[in-house]
Amino acid sequence: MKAPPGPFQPGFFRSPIRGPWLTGVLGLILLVLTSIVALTGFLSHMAYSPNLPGNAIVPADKDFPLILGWPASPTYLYAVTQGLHTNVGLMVIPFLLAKLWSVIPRLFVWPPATSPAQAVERLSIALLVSSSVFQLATGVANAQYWYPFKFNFVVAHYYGAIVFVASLAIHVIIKLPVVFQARRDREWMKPIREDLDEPTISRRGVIAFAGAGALTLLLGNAGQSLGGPLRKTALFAPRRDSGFPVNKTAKAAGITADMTGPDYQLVLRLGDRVTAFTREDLLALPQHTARLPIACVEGWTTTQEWTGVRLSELAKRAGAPNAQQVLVQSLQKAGVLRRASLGRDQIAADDALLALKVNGADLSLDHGYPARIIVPALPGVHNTKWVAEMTFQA
Ligand SMILES: Nc1nc2c(c(=O)[nH]1)N[C@H]1C(S)=C(S)[C@@H](COP(=O)(O)O)O[C@H]1N2
Ligand SMILES: [Mo]
Repeated sequence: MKAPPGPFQPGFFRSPIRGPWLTGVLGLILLVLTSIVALTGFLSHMAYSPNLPGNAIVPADKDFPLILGWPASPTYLYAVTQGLHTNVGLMVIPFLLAKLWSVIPRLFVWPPATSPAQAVERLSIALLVSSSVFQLATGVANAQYWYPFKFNFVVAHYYGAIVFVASLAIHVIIKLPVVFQARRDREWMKPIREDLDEPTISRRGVIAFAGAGALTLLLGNAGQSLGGPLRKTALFAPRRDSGFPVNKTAKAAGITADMTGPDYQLVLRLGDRVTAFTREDLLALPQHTARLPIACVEGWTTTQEWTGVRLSELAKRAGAPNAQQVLVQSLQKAGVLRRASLGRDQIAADDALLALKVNGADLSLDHGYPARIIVPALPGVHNTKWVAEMTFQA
């Protein structure tokens, strides 16, 4: 069978710097970066506590065997893991592009496969490349609040991660001998110093170029993860202009003035037992103040000073001093974020609050007035706003 014309012809790709050395170095860099991204991604999945009622976004997750509890300390736990996930994820992009460039001739080998083993290997690489591109594209789109796709982001990103990790594992196992061969070569750093005939860029140049790209993306985003005045430096972050971002406004959530007016009551439930509090009643309970971050899954963090009633105090008032879990429901009627469950550690934490105030003033309607959840180390998504009902399990 004759090779088709164009890129299938030998000599079509001419850069002399392509080869196992450049591909191998880029591969090692990517292995380190993507390991951090994958690990923190699965930690984020755990932080959602999908085993608790109302929390699972990925279907049938109750049965997932690896779900451990998520702790309520240290305070910045989720801000750190998710900050790493989003920022290191961005840094992967230029290195992945450089690596794909370095192996593009392989895409056009002719014949496409000479043995069943090679066909399987090429299939695993097709899965690896497509899942990497899919994860990065959907991750960036989500962090930009841009939803051109019709599927649910969390579900797609989760299954994409499983395909990615599985195909990466196969790829690493197949390529390990190549890496060790290069290492065994005493002069494995030599190619970086070598001069080649007429290259337009050196191997060192390619790596530096990708590194500069990664650094640019990092500097354009990291400020929103660190929060405070640094948020302004995050040029690529959609929420950079707000000192205290709002993801979903009261208007978008369908919260109206009459729902939060004088008729508002917080209802606590424990089995058949019902206890109700007006906002005045809540303000009359012991108040606690704590500086806590909201760490959003999209990678931004904001730290504020919250004041309100401890969740442990509410558990006691509901009749469940040792509550194992609580289902928190919002005044919001529609959408997955209208409710979320918290576990025992979240209820018991000293700083875990049903906040009534922030920075000394009443909550604004957009930040969850009359009352919202704020719990240390928890993903922002579970800090339910406009809380209407809390159903405890003793
Ligand atoms: N009822 C309700 N609570 C909610 C949300 C929501 O859409 N509805 N968004 C959550 C998400 S994703 C985040 S990051 C935080 C943001 O809180 P903020 O808007 O006060 O900054 O609220 C959480 N609480
Ligand atoms: Mo969020």
